[in-house]
Amino acid sequence: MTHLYHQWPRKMASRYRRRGYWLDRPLTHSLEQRAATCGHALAVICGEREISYAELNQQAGNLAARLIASGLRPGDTALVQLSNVAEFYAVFFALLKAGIVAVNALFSHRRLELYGYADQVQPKLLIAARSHELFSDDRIISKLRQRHPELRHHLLLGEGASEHSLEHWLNSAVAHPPQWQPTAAGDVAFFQLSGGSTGTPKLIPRTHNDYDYSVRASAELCALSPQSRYLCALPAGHNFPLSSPGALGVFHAGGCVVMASSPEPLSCFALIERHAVTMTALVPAAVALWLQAAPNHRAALRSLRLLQVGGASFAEAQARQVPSILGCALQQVFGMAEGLVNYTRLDDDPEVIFTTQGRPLCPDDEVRIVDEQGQQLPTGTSGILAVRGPYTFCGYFKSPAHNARVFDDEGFYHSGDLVLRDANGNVKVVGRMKDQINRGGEKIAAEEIEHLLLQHPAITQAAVVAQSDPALGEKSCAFVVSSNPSPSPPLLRRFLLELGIAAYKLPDHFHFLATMPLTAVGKIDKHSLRERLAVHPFECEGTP
Ligand code: J2J
Repeated sequence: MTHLYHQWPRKMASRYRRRGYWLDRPLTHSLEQRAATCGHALAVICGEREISYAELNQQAGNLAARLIASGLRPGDTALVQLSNVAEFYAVFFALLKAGIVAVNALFSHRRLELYGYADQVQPKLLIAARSHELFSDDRIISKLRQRHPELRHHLLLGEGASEHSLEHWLNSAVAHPPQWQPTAAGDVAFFQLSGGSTGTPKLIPRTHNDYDYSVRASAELCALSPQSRYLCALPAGHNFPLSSPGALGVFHAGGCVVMASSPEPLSCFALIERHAVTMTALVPAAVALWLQAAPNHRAALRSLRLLQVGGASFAEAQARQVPSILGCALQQVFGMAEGLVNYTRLDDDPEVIFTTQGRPLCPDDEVRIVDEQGQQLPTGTSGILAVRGPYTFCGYFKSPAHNARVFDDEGFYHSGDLVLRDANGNVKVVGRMKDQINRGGEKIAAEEIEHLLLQHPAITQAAVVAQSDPALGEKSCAFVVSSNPSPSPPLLRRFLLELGIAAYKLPDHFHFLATMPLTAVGKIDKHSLRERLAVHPFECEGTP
C-alpha cells in the first residue's frame, strides 16, 4: 500500500523521532500494556456489559488470530460499520493487531458511502451490524461481493449462531493461534474519513506513529488518568471521540469508556450519573440541547469535570454558559481527521476558553495563516489555515489531483478553514473556504450532493450551500434549476435517499430558480446564493 499515499520527508520524520513524538510502536501498544499490567481494570461499559482491559485485548487477539488463520494478511483492507458498541474497539484493535487496514464508516452512512469507500480500498473483509437497515438481509453483501470479488469474508454483529457471527469470532479462542503482526509503525494503520469538499468521499491514511502521538499528547493535555471515565456520545469512529483524546486516550491512560448511543441529553445524563462519568466530548448543536435540559438534572452531572466542545463553530454566548449550567469546565477543540488538533488548555484564562478554539497540540505543529496566493499574513489578520506536523497527514488516499490542490510546495495542508490567530497563538475559526456544509458537526461536501441532484432527469443545474441555523449552526440548502414542472422537495429527497446517501446529507431546503447566477467566468456564483439566503433567510421551499 505504501505507494498509494505520501509520507513525511525523511528529515522531518527523523526530527519527529528525535523529539520523542514518534515511538515506532503499534497503536495497539497501550491496550496490550494495560492488559498486562492492570487487566482487571474496566476498559468499556456498554449497556449492562462491563469489559476489562484483559477481556478487550483477548477479544481483539481472538479475532486477529481467526482472521489470519482464514487467510487475511497484513496490508489487506477491511470495511467496518459499527455503531457505538464495545465491539467497535475490539474490532479496531483486532484489525490493527493483524495489520488489516480498516475504513470505519459512520453508522449513519448508507449504500453510496459504503460503495464509495469499498471502491477505493477494495476490502477483503466486511464487518457490519444486522441492526443497520442495509444489513437486515444479505442483499447488500451479495452486491458488494459482486462489485468486489476480492471481498472474501464478512462478519456481522447480531447474527446469532452462524459462521459469520462477529461475537463468535471475538469470543472464541483459536487452538493454535498463528503469528500476526501489525503494519510497520511508520505505515498506514487505518483510514480516517474526511469531511470532504469534493464529489467522492476521501480517505485519510493515518500511521501508527502519527496517531499514537496525537492520542498520547492529547491524553496528557487533558490530564487523563485511570480515574477518568469518558462518555462516548459522538460516533465512536469519528476522530474527535476516538483520538482527541477520546477513547484511545482513555485506554492509554487506563481509564474507562462508557458508550452512549447518541448525545441525546436525558439518556446521557442517566449514564453520567450511573457510571460517574468525568468527561465527554460534544458538538455545539448537542451542547445547546444539554444546556436546555441540564437545569432540572444538575445532580446527575455531579461527577462531570470536563466538557470538550468541537467539530463546528461554538457560539461564545453558549460557551460562557457551560460552567454555570453544566457545572463543569469547558475545553474548546478545533480538530480535523486530517491531523491538526487545537485545544484550549485546562489552566487557560476563562476568557481564552470562552472566546478561542485554543492552540495546536504539538510544539512542532507548523501552522501558517495565508492568503489565496499562499502568502503568510500578519498576526491578527484572518486567512486560510495551512499546516504540517508530526500527526498531520501527507495526502489523501489515491487522490493525486485533489492532493495537488490542497498541499503546497512545502508540504503544508490547506484545510479550507478561515482562521485568526492572536498574539498568544490562540486560534479562532472565523469561516470556511472549502465547499462544505457543517450541519451540526456533520460535514457535507456540496459537490457530492450537487452531482447526485444532477442525476435527476428534471434537474439541469444544482448548487448546495450552507444556510445559518440557530439549532444546528448550519443547514444545507439546494438551489436547483429544473424543467417544468419542478419535482417537489419530498420527491427530490426520496430520489436522493434511493440513490443511497446518508440521511444527514439530504438538503434541508430547496429553492427553485429560473436561472443560476453566474460569475464572470461562468461558474455558479455561490457567493450571491449565500447572500440571497442571508437577506431572505425564511424564504422557503417553492417553485420558480
Ligand atoms: C469551528 N469549526 C470546527 C471548531 C472542527 C477534534 C475536534 C473536531 C474534529 C473534527 C476532529 C471546529 N470550530 N471548534 O477531528 O480530532 C471544522 C473545521 C475542520 C473540520 C474538521 C478532532 N472543530 N471544525 O470536527 O474531520 O472546518 O474533525 O476543518 O470531522 O471541522 O472536521 P472533522
